Amino acid sequence: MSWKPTACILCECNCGIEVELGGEAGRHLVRLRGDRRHPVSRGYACEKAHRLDYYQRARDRVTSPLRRRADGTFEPIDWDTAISEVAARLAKVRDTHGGETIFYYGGGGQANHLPGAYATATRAALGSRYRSNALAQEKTGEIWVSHRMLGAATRADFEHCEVALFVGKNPWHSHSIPRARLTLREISRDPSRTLIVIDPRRTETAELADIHLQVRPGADAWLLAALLGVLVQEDLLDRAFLGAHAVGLEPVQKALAAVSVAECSAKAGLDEGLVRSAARVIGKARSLASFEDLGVQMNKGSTLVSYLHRLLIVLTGNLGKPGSHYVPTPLVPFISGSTGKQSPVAGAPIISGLVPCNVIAEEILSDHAKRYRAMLVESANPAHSLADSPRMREALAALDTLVVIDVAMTETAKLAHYVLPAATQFEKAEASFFNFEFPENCFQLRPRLMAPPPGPLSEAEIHARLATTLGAVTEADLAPLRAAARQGRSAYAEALMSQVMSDPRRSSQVAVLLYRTLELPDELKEGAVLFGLALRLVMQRAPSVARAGFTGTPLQMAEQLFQAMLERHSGVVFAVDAWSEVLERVGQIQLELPDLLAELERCLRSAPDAPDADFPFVLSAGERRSFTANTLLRDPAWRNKDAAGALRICPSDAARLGVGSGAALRLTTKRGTALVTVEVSDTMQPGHVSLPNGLGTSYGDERPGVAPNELTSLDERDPFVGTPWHKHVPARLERV
Ligand SMILES: Nc1nc2c(c(=O)[nH]1)N[C@H]1C(S)=C(S)[C@@H](COP(=O)(O)OP(=O)(O)OC[C@H]3O[C@@H](n4cnc5c(=O)[nH]c(N)nc54)[C@H](O)[C@@H]3O)O[C@H]1N2
Ligand SMILES: Nc1nc2c(c(=O)[nH]1)N[C@H]1C(S)=C(S)[C@@H](COP(=O)(O)OP(=O)(O)OC[C@H]3O[C@@H](n4cnc5c(=O)[nH]c(N)nc54)[C@H](O)[C@@H]3O)O[C@H]1N2
Ligand code: SF4
Ligand SMILES: [Mo]
Repeated sequence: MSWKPTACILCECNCGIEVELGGEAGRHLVRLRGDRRHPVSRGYACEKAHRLDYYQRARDRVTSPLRRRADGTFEPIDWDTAISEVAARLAKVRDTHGGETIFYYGGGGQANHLPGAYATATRAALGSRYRSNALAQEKTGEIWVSHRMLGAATRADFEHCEVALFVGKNPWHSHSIPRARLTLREISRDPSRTLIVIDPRRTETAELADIHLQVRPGADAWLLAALLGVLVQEDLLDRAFLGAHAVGLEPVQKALAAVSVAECSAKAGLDEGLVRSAARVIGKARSLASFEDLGVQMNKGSTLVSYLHRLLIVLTGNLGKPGSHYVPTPLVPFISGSTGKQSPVAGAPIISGLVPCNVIAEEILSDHAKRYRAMLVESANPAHSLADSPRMREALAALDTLVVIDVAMTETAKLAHYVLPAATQFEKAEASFFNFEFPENCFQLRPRLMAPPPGPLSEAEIHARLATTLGAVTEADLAPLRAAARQGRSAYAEALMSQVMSDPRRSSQVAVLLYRTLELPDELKEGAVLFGLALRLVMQRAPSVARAGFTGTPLQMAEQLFQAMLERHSGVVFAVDAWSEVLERVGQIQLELPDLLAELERCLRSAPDAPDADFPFVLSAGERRSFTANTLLRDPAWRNKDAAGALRICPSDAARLGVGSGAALRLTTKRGTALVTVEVSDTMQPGHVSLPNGLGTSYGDERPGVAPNELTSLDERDPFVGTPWHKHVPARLERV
């Protein structure tokens, strides 16, 4: 038995791992360990990776294409029938109502982003224009603000920072930075470095912190205003940096000079002295690395907080030097600053190409001529993961056609007209585009570990068949490429370029053309699209690719890089950057965003909500814990403790309700009600309760835990970009 390289698929870090196969027919991941050769994770893996076999051996696997009968049950059908019926139904929607009424959702989860690349072919064949995915319920506020200020999105260098700041983020469990626990411990242990955590809960990360700002839930805007107020009022700004790189300082300075630090600290529920000392640590640090996440991005004032957080970074000059923030070279630039477009029915802003998740139901449940009539969902579970599940189910049920491509019979798949079964991420070549490292950026094409069982296909194959059946790819397109492929990769590349340049239809089908004509070994077949992506990268960022050791003409560089991706199964460094380039990439920084400065003014005049007698608690619906991974793992047995995903509540609230750990309570929100199991935890503050994310999914007859979005509302959302406020759901608790 030998160890085979692959990656953990349970969070965006995608740590490199090695696995030993065994068990029945050698199809189980029986032993797993961190892969020391992976350039980023370097042997690191958390406890979750060791239980990945619960994904591979799941019993609710879909093993044949399914078609829904009139009575709601499903019948297995063969692939030819499935592809021709799905193509015909979607083509009919296109021809009757226009391709823009076919909505695409998903494209990949935490580690499988090749499906989205192949889906471009199907979408183009259908004329589908609108799409979305999970980023449009978490990151679009930050993306919008960051692009307006910097023209780019940034990440931070926690490994080398002096001060690390986490705002509404618990990286001990949620990771999102490489080797998170090692880095956190290192910062925590080093007396010359400071770890600051802003979180209402004393999280595992907060336990390690030098300064824990235990903010009142939902009060981060006041806290950030107070921190910025101190920086301006005590003149802790990096004026040299701002003079050289930023414009619009005056109005920002004026607004922040007027902030009452005492009042804002009080509104945030914090001691003014502690806030002042945190601000001074940040203002005087050699370098600051900072990360905002769902605790603020899914909370009241989310976009304003993103703006204030970005000001904190920029006003202190923490951009473009080691230990601070950078703009990475992405292999696939899937985050963009594009704005200005609106969704066809609700008129909601489309940011980075994504329709806000919270308006999707509204876009379907309307009599507008351009309402979405059909939906293709791939590797996502919106019936479970988007706000207000009952409303989302109603919307999905109102569609003319719903097609779901997934490995499992998910909550969304159960509502589909057709379910197309996908090979698992270990049964096909797969890759993640969450490549955010710097100065060296890394990409890993994971070869498949085994063939899929009879039935499921890779998404590449599914989209290739759909595009062909829809007439978007013909034998005449493929023949010249197949011939060129036999003469070697250079001849192939030239043939591809001339084919694609000569016809826009072909350029939109390039993923399928590559997949059908580039001859790759079975275990790497789905990697074909990377040839096109490597070429594009070289066109856009040749110097970065050259520094990673790929040289020659652009075509030669792309060929070498592609070959390296095929050969180096533990990951390839594909780009090497210099810190000095970051500020060139950013250009002139815009500090002044008038709409958000006006929002700041409104916020400063307002006060925390008065307690609501009907809903006296704030529920954070969807906390990351030790054994949660969105809905990637549906078998409840994978959680070796806390199977039902308890509601965390502080001792004084529990005592008042007369309950202890293990007791049941009824939890009610404006939207729904659920029975919860209590975990009394002194990490919570009074009035704040939390439920984990990813539970309440069905597995056979089991359905442990609470599905958080049975309790959330669509209209509790950010006024600028529409992101939901899942971490701040007014709630009531009663004894049963
Ligand atoms: N184990 C595990 N890891 C994961 C995932 C998973 O499902 N499980 N999912 C991955 C994904 S998709 C994402 S997006 C990330 C998310 O990663 P995180 O954002 O870190 O995850 P959460 O636990 O949802 O929220 C973070 C923190 O917000 C805090 N919070 C709640 N209310 C407030 C508030 O009012 N103010 C502030 N400042 N904080 C508040 C909570 O107490 C919590 O500690 O995690 C990724 N990693
Ligand atoms: N209330 C509340 N709601 C939340 C959150 C919260 O904190 N609170 N968090 C939100 C966040 S940040 C996120 S990112 C979303 C995540 O929610 P979604 O974007 O819906 O994604 P996942 O739950 O990760 O579901 C991934 C799907 O991919 C399927 N899958 C796995 N492997 C493959 C494969 O190889 N091919 C195909 N085709 N499918 C595959 C899985 O079976 C699963 O159905 O949830 C969001 N929802
Ligand atoms: S869950 Fe995330 S941090 Fe843990 S091993 Fe998997 S990819 Fe790495
Ligand atoms: Mo997420």
